[in-house]
Amino acid sequence: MSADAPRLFDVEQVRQDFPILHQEVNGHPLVYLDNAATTQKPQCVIDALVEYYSQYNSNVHRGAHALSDRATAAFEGARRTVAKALNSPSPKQLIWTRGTTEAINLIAQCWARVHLREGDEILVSMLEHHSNIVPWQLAAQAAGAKVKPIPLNEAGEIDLDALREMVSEKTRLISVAHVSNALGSVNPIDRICALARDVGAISVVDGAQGIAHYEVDVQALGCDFYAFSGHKIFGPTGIGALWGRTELLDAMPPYQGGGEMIESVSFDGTTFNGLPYKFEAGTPDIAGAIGLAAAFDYLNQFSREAIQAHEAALLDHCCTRMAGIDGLRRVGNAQHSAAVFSFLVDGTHPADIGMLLDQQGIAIRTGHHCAQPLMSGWSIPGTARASFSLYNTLEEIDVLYEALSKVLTLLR
Ligand code: C6P
Repeated sequence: MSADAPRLFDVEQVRQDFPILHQEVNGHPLVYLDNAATTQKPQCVIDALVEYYSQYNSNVHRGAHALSDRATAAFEGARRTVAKALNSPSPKQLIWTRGTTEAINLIAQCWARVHLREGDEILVSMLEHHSNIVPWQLAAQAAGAKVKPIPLNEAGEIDLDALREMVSEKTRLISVAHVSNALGSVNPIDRICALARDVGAISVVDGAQGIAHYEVDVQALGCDFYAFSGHKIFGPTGIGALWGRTELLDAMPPYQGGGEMIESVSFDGTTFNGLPYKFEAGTPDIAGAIGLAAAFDYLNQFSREAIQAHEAALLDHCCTRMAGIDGLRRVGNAQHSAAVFSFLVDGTHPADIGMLLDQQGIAIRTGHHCAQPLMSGWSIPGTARASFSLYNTLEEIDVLYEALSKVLTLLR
């Protein structure tokens, strides 16, 4: 086997990499099916954080001593690792943020607030997370612009014909999720970005869920911005990134003022640093960036196709088993779906299902999943959602099925 041959994907071995999975919750072996909310961390990510804090904790870009040099090298190395994983032409196009939410707010503040004029339109789809709606509403309100929802079809897919009708010279920006957190639908990002380009609008991709399931190539997608959170892809919380096109980032004013983002400061006038530092005021989340790069390194051991095939098998098995439960309906049935299974059961409330499954050691999420417009558009209170990751097994889905069958006899 050559040195860089991918590690064989064996789910039982993968599970050994994640210490948290090996415990009992409420007297039952933990079955963690809340991966769309956050993913668990492999030992190598935990080790990277411990190593940083125990061996070279120091501030970056100060260059006055050995520890600072080591921290800076690891921090900028992390940027290169993540930028390369996204196929970014340059690491300078990768700006560290706290996560997807902050990345989208950065564009809303630094691009939308500057460029929007009265009557302009921002298009977002009906399935968006609040993080991809509210920042645009704030920017639009300030300018007298409008945020318009792109409709979905019954399966929970973006209606591309409707989008084609909506796009006009008024459209300044289109922002859509790569993958819906509430339904699992995978959106045709390249086609949506092309529609934006046709009318000279900017395209933004909320990659919070997409990054967890797919290899992201920002150049192939043709997007102007891609935002994601580290904790959805086995990295720490509190770190994420915004990738952007250089011309756009260069032309944008800074996000926040402070250290690091300046070239020189005087009371006569301050000049700003270049990319990416212009957008990174203050001491960054150094450990977070290093931990996130360790998470990408972890994933890079495997063939992404093998992981995708495993996740597809999990979703397939879940759909088959759940079809055997009377009165259960999957919410969202996109032809191209990530391993997310949102559902409702006649005569029960999702919150009760979640609570009773938790008593059996099974972690799912229930509620509106921060996608209230989708829920109210479909006249449902929310859903119960099982979301899968590379360390989940077919047996865990059988455990879910058995537990759910038991829970439903109690609830109905
Ligand atoms: N969705 C879920 O359980 P932050 O909080 O910034 O890391 O990510 C926000 C976010 C934005 N867009 C999408 C599509 C998301 O799924 C999320 C986070 C979690 O579905 C928590 S609400």
